[in-house]
Amino acid sequence: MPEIDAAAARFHEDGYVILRSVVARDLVRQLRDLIEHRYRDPATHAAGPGLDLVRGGVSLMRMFEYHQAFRDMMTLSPIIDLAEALLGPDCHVVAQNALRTPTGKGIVNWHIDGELFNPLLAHLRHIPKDALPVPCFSLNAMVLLSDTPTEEYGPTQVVAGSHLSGRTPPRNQTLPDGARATTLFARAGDVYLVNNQTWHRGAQNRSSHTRYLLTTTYGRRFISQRFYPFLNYRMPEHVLNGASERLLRLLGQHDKGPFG
Ligand SMILES: O=C(O)CCC(=O)C(=O)O
Repeated sequence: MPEIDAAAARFHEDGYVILRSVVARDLVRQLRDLIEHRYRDPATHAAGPGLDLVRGGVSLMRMFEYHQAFRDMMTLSPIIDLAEALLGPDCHVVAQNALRTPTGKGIVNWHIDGELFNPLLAHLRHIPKDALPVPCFSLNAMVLLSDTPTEEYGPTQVVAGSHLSGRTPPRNQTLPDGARATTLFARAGDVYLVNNQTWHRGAQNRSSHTRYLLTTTYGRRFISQRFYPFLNYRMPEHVLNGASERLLRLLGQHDKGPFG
């Protein structure tokens, strides 16, 4: 598909790509309401760290367990087509979290997600053409569920090209000399795919509106899924009900391969 190829090329070059108006307004509203409902349910907070339903007061975990509307976002086109083009046809879902960012909050420190994969890149003056594209191993598909038209609304920010730097950013709010933030001004229903090696953060939400973002993390098969409590995690039966073959694979039902 030429649009997928073009988006993949952009993703490889910049470390992220924006897809506009992917999710219909009604679905945006439904997902936002469900996130709010889960957040307001006292059981969510009473569950404690043993169930790991909420972290840091802003991150709601494993949303696919909560409602099939979240589960079904895993196979929404063109997100899934692009994820498979970048990570391979046997990629799977690593995690799915919703961020509910109220006024004054934000994941404001620059970071990459997880470990640095390619520290050797920091020692290259340029990457030989034959070595491009540098393979992506994991990415976040971030579905924006609130408008972020200005800095005040706490938009996501990225440093374009930083996925090829072979470095991690200083884990604070200040970028080193030469690194420039790109602010992803966007509308509810827009989606951005961000390489997990790309330096990124959420700017502080200084508006009076709570900001909602649904993140599905996809990985190559060798990247492990992160469904707490990891050992003996059992996918709830209702998540599997009516799931397509593609969805089952994304949830972890793989063909046999090396090692198992
Ligand atoms: O809130 C955002 O826009 C970015 C969130 C983020 O940095 C993360 O989930 O790793």
